[in-house]
Amino acid sequence: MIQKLTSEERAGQIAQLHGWQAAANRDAIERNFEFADFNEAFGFMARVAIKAQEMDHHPEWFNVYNKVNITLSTHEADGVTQRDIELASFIDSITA
Ligand code: H2B
Repeated sequence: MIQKLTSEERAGQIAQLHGWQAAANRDAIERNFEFADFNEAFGFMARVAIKAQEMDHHPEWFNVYNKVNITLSTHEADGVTQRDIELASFIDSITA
C-alpha cells in the first residue's frame, strides 16, 4: 500500500507547488481556483477529470459557477501521498 508522506515531506512538497496548503482538519491538501465564468471552470474540471481517470486517482472538489475548490488526499492511505502531489502538480501545470 502507498505510504503517507511525513509532515516534513508534505511541507517540502507543498512548498514546490503553487497555492496549495495543508487542510486544517485532516491530512489533505487544498487549493481554491477562480475562473472568468462557469465555462472556464468546467473546462478546467474536465481536464483534471481526464488526468484523474488516467491516474485512477480522483479529487474531492466543489464548484459554484466560476469557483472550484479542490481537496486531494489518498483514501487508501488516509492521508497525503506522492499521488496527490503528482495530481496537484498537473493541476498547477494547466493553470499556470
Ligand atoms: N482516489 C483517491 N483520491 N484516493 C484513493 O485511494 C483512490 C482514488 N483509490 N481513486 C482508487 C480510486 C481506488 O478506489 C480504485 C479501486 O483504484
